[in-house]
Amino acid sequence: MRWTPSGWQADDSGAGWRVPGIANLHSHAFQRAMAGLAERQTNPEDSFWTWRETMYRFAARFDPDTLHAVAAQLYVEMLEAGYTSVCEFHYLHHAPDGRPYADPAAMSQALVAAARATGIRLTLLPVLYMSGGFDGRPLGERQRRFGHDVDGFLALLERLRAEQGDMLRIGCALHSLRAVPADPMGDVLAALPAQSPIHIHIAEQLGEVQDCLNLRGARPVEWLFGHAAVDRHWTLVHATHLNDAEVQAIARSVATVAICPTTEANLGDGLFPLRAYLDAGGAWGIGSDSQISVSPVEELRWLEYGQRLATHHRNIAVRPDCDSVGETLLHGALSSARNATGNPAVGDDLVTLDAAAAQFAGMTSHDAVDRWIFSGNRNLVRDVDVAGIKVVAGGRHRDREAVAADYRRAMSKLLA
Ligand code: NGQ
Ligand code: ZN
Repeated sequence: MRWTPSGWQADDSGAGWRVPGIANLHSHAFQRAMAGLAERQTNPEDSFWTWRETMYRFAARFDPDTLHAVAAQLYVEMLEAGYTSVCEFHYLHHAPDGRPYADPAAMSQALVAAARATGIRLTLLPVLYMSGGFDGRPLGERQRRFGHDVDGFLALLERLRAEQGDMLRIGCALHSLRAVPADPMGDVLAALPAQSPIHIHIAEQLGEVQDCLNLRGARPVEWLFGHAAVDRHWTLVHATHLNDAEVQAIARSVATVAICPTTEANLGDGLFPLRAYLDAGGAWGIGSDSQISVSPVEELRWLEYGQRLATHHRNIAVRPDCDSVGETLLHGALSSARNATGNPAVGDDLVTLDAAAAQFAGMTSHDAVDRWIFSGNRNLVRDVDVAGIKVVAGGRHRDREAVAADYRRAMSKLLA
């Protein structure tokens, strides 16, 4: 791949048409097991909040073994789709009754082991989750397995940090302003190492913006900027509902917004103000979040299509120096990867596209990226090399069958 004045271009290196590996900035691995299982209407008023009840019921069934099997399947799918690193926003910490496992890091270790086995780079973001709403109410019965006090949470981070390397970074996540009261937020932020990535869900639903206004006297992003030194180490997940001052504040801070277009569509969140944010020079990347799609192509495509549907225009995500939508999108997703993952090595990975595919007939460097992102539904990823190791060849992960067999066993347990 190479950077030209007009953006990232795929480039025929002799070994094939290559683009850099994509960073997946937001994943809840366990939700892979419920993809497609929350699509029946339970109530004409179905919403994000009713989906969340289904998700909690599902979350209650996991143990470290089933989490490992589901995460491994998911990471194989991510690698085959061209994601070479993943930020895992992990809050399924304890046993279903809320008691820590004998090893309090058992669920974190299941994710670390799944990433190691499959060869994807992992930024593990253990999540601080303390309250059931902006009013500080205690965790509900189904949220108990997510909870920590500040000391227990910092001990978990410390213990996991001992294992860091090029393939594993440990960051920190605050579940949301709903789930983290102001004082513990300050205590945890003050205790983090200077370079730690910090991720937070924010302003995803209008109800959440309204509750924040009512109980904290400010909109969520506005409140966060008033109470934390948000900088390039921060990733704001979703940030769907922003006013212009908030768009400008995020862009100025150089924080990354993790946009998750397919999940945001699936959950009825709303549309991120992409054009205004690009005009402000804001940094952003993509996430597969609830795993109803595991494809950087689909995330990038729908990021653009959402804007087209809302504005009745075409070719919206472009820059003054790049008129290709695909190249602008690819460039955006790549530029934030180091800050958001906290891993300086993420830019080194390579995805080789299948130049023999019919969608690429007559391809040149001028149109390769747009063809990849905007033509057809076949996965055009052929080979994937992470940290110099070929983990996908001819479109197949080296352990695809064995991992899928484990996943089927885990699914029969989870669905029993
Ligand atoms: C999550 N997912 O933590 O999995 C959330 C839902 C919540 C998304 N926001 C739960 N997409 O926000 O309370
Ligand atoms: Zn999320």
